[in-house]
Amino acid sequence: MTAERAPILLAEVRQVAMPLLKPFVTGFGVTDTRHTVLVHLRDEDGHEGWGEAPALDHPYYLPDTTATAFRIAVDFALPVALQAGSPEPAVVAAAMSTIRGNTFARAGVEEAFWSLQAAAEGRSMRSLIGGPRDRAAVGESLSIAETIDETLEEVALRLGEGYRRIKLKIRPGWDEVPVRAVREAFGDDLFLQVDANAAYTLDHLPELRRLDGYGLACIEQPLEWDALLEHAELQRAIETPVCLDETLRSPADVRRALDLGACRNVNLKPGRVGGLTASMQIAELCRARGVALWCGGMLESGIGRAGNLALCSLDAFTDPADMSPASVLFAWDLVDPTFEVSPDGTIAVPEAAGLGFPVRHDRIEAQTVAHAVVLEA
Ligand code: OSB
Ligand code: MG
Repeated sequence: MTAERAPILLAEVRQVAMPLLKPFVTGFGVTDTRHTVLVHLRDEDGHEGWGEAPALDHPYYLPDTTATAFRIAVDFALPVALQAGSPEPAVVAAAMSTIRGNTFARAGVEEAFWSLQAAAEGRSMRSLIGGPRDRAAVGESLSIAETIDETLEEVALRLGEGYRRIKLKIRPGWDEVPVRAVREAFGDDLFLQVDANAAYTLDHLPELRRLDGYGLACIEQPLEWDALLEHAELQRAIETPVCLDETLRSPADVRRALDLGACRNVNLKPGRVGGLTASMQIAELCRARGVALWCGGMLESGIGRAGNLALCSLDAFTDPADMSPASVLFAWDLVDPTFEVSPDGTIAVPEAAGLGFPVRHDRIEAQTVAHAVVLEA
């Protein structure tokens, strides 16, 4: 569609603080408040665009942090996007590709342009992305618990709620024991996988090999965040499919990883790969090569999850997404009503125009800890 678009009159970036219901524990630490970055656009017709740059508030997952995502969005990504010459998301994404790395900031800006376009055209983001599915299958990503009993309780709870897959966070010393306990309690048919968040090295080969006997769908990011060749070496030495998360930050990264045999399973997070345009390219690559693909999560608010859900409408996704709803993670969401998981373990892809969920401006205002206006006309 090339209809004349109303000019953008407001472009701003906010850092907001969202308290988690309980701390999220992984191999790289504990998070009890989710600090995230929002990008907000408004055009002359009053249409709104919202995007989320869901970097973490520390540099232990990837180099990007909440603070750097905020800064890059304000100083570079949003100004470059506003001068791209067109508000079309693909044009905006191409303009921002001059920015090296800083994928979360670019993704947040790009999502705001996607949702603004959807609002301006009175269409859903799903219809812009063009996926055939109207529901996304979901699993749960469990944070590291204190005890095995707590882990088993949470797995039972989520399976009872319909979640179709369980992902356990592991680290050296907390790997085979919880995996064995979950297999013994829930059987071999449970769709089970693990995520190490880069907590191992090739010196841990014996520990990683021991997981081969448990029929895991994949082991996610066992080795260092940038260890492409090492993951290829590991994949040759173990049977469980290696899944990459941290290592894959662009479509080219995914192509290289598949060519090298560094993974057989791909975790696709729009924030981590620089946006929905790059995500669509990765989905197409994985579909063409028959690679297992699923949508990961960054504990986004409903604003970021809206883009992830629209992406999940593509039929390239073979496995359930990490998409725990706000009711599991937060005291409240930044969108209201937000989404929930149905008893069949799926989430409806929003059909409403624009972002797809009503945004709670009042909560965003109340929770804002940093704010910068990039354009006010
Ligand atoms: O490694 O997949 C990860 C959350 C924050 C940072 C990294 C990861 C995660 C998750 C959360 O596993 C999944 C979700 O968003 O529901
Ligand atoms: Mg991960």
